Formats: sequence, C-alpha cells, structure tokens
Amino acid sequence: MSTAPFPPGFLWGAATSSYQIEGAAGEDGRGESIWDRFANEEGRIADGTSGAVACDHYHRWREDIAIMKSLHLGAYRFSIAWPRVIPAGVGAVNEAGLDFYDRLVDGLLDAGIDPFVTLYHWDLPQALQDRGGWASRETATAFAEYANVVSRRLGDRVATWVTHNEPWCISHHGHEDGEHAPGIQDPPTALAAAHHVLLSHGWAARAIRENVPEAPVGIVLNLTPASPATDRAEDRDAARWMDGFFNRWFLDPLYHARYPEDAVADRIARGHLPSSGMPFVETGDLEAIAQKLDFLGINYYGRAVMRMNEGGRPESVPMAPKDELTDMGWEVYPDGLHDLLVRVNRDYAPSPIYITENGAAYADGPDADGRVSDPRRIDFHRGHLRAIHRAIADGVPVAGYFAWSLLDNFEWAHGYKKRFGLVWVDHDTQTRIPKESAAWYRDTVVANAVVNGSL
Ligand code: IFM
Repeated sequence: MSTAPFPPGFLWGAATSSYQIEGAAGEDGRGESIWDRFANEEGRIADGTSGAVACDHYHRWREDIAIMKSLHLGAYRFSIAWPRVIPAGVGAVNEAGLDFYDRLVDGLLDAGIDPFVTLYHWDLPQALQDRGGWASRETATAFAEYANVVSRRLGDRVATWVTHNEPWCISHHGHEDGEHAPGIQDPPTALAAAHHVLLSHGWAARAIRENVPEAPVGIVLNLTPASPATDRAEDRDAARWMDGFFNRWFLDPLYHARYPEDAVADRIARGHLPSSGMPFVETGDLEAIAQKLDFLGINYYGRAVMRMNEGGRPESVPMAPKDELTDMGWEVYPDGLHDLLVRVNRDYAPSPIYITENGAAYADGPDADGRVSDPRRIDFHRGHLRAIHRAIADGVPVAGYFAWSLLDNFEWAHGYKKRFGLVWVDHDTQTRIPKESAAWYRDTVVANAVVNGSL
C-alpha cells in the first residue's frame, strides 16, 4: 500500500455555487438573475430545467452542513447570489438575502468549517444585464459596491474571499459561443466583458481589503494546459493560440499588468478587436487588475492537445477513447494538472495556490440497497490528488483542494443529467445519499493523505 501524505495544514474542502444548488429563486426578495431568464428561454437547457429549485439548499443548508461535517471538511467553497443581496444589482440592499448567508456562515463556523466565499459565480442580476451587463464598465462599478456590502456584513467571519469564478467562462460562454447566460454570440462583446470582469475583480479586492484588511483575497481561474498534437510548426502555433486565448488572457493582466501581445494580435487578425488594440482599457485599469493577490484558485478539468486544421483554424484533438471519457465527454488526464501547476508556478509564482475545483460527472445512482457505488469518481480524485502531490514535491505551493462538487446539482446548459457530486441528490424528493466517493474522500481528509485502496 503506498501513501501520499500532504503537508500539515493542507486545506480539504468541497465546492458549490449559488445558482447550481440554492433554489428558492423567488423567495425573500431575491431579484431575477440572468440564469433565471436564460433557463426559461426555449432550447437553452438540455433537459428543459432551471435552477429555480435546484438542490433546495436555501432550505436544507443545515442538512448539507451536517454532511460536510461528517466528511471532516476543513472548508466549504460556496458563492453568494448577487441578486439575493442587491436585487436590482445596484441600490437597495435586501437584508433578508444577507441574513441567509449570515446563518450559513455561522452554521459552518459552528461545525468547524471555514467559509471560502466566491462573490460571483455567474448569476448576474438581470437588471444589470438590461443595462449592458459585463460589456458595460458600469457593471464593474456595481460589483465593487456589492463586494463592499457583502464584506462589511460577513467580513468578521469569512476565512477567504474569491472575487470571480472562471472569468473565461463568463466572457466566452456568456458572450462568444452563447452557451451560457446571457447567451450573446459576439466576440468583441466577449473581450469587453472579460476586461470588465477583471477590472471589477481589482476594484472588489480593494473594497474587501478596506473593510477587512487581513482578509485573504484571490480569484479563481479555470486553466487548461495546451500542447501541440505533433511537432509541426502549425500545431505548435495552435497550442500557443489556445494558451493565449484560454490561460494567458487572464493570467498576464493579473500577474504582469498586460495583455498577451500575441493573443491580442490573434484577435485583431480575426477582426475581434480594432487594429489599435483594446478600446475598453483605460488608464489605471491594469494596475487595478494586477494588485497583489493573497492566493490563486485554479479549477482543473482537463488538457487541450491542439492542431491547426486544413482551414488554418486551431482545433483540439480527442486523445482518449469515448468509453474512457466522463459524462461531459472530457478526457481524464491527471498529469495535465501536475504540468499546469509547475508551469503556473514558473511563469507567475502565485502563492499559495488552491485547487478550487476538480471533479468528474458520472451518472452512477443508488442500487437496490440505496448505496451509490462510483469507483470512477474515486479514481478521478485519487489520480488528481497524486498529481498535486507530485507538484508539491516539485516545489509548487499548493495549499488546498476542493472537490467539485459537494452535491449533484444544476450543471448549467446540461441541466441535472450531469452528476458531479460526492453526494447523490434525488431532484424530485431532495433526498441526499453520500456516494462511496464521499466515504473515500472522508478517509483521505482524515488521513491527510491519499492511500491506495483506502476504500
Ligand atoms: O459546474 C461547473 C462549475 O460551475 C464551474 N466549473 C466547472 C464545473 C463543471 O462544469
């Protein structure tokens, strides 16, 4: 039996987000979010569902905290629904919304679990979208005020603050391919949105630090290591393109106060930006974006192996047989996490790094005895934890790991069919059943080590 021990104090957690689990969409003064609007549009969500009820966590949070406690989690990463707190995005604060998070934070602390709070995990107040959403600079101003309101109320108890979850998804899926709310398909709008999200991160970080000077503040990026399918110059260029489009577009402004020149040139060449560059970047923006962070959160789900196709377009090459993919159609590739961590440490040196999401969708449900056996999920987490363990041995300062997700939840455009949870949820009855992966994760947390065959 081989054991991979993690450093003392390594933080073990699980993650969720507000729209994916809370439900109670119309309760206690919550305003409409872009996801409420989007999910109600014909054809947007694969199974025609929405997050209106989701896991009903708004009412069942006590039960969910008890589950977390039984798993011995040290931290819980969750997000706050902006429209619950400021229903119109700006202006009047909804005290009942803040009260909910107050109770949740107190409940977590009572259970010995650190609240790891994300301010924005994609549920923008619809009223702000009606005024331009992230394509408008005013949304960045509104976000800083929202961060101010929340940090004033919860700052005495929240352990760690994340401004945004996955800016690439906000800009690209929300405004370029339109797979996510608000469903826009316009590359120039996506680039303006990406900049305003980053700018709002910088302004929100300042607001939080003014209210809670000691608070650790960071951002969560989804990063994908890109490599060429062959050694051809064209394929190497496709990998460079992918890295610029997906990773460096966010890492470079955050850590080097500049956008990557080659990736900007790619966008100009495609007509997504004027030849003069980026009209929405104003004096002082990059300094605000690049202020020192207390940590970087990385969400990792896989790699991209790239080639240039015959039309001169970069495209990713499938690397695994179909029957080895997760239910999302994603390859399981733990080595990519090791390589990504080594590279981010070398080029940007964030410290510490948390793996703020990592997980896999598999549909395994209860058997006749009500047990959920999900060995592929256990293998997934074990493999990725071993990759992190190797990265730590190579000198990368990884300080914690959050499994995505605590619960089977609303997987955005896929609805409820993609199950990422350690805990199985019956979305009709709201029954929760911890899967075998939850028991395995608990054993791992308690041992502070990955033990082969610990199930
Ligand atoms: O469910 C999402 C989450 O909201 C953001 N990161 C990726 C997860 C799986 O797709």
